Amino acid sequence: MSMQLYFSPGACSFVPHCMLEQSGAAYEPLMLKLHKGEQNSPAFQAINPRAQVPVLLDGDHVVSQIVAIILHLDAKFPEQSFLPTEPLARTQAIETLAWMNNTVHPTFTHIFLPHKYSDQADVQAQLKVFNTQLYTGLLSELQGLLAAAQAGGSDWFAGAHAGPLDAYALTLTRWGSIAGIDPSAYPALWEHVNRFAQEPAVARVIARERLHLNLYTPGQA
Ligand SMILES: N[C@@H](CCC(=O)N[C@@H](CS)C(=O)NCC(=O)O)C(=O)O
Repeated sequence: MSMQLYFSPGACSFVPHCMLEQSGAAYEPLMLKLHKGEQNSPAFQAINPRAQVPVLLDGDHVVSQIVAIILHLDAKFPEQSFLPTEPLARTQAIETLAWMNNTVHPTFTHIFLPHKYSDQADVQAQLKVFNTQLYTGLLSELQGLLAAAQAGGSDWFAGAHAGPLDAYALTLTRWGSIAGIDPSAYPALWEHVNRFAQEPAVARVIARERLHLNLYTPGQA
């Protein structure tokens, strides 16, 4: 069955984009420019009424929500060991994934798209400042989770295989640099992100999305 992925450069869709590229399966990447509002077109909203990427089309099936897409691709490509199979390790990986998706990700949305949370300019400005502070703490927590994984003998966030947690960590760290947070302030995390970026399949996705990993400029925060 054919697969297509709606993605936007640098968005959270980077995570399933990497998984598909790592899988070696045939798929069609379909780019949506969020900054041009293409997610709001009637054609895209007919596919995902929530007007968000990522969306995976797998044959006749439409899958949205990053966690669902990750679990779907993990089940579809068991040979990739995207997530651990040992029950406790798998649960812990999904725990970290859920936290990335339901806590770190929306904190950045408050910084990047504050108009989604308030229509008042002064409140939006406060949301940016407050959530940037929160985000610095969350990146420390992310680095702590990496340290715990490495202390347990893992090369990557969820064991011996580079996978979706590493791709999400790259995305969240890169977003921090957009928010004015210097990624080199998190040396172990930053080293990890750069190592993941050098995985051949990941490097191809970075090239396709034309991403710069670090958009931080000193004095910007
Ligand atoms: N809960 C959704 C969040 C997806 C999401 O936030 N997507 C963003 C890009 S990172 C998006 O499409 N934003 C477009 C918009 O909100 O207008 C998921 O896990 O897939």
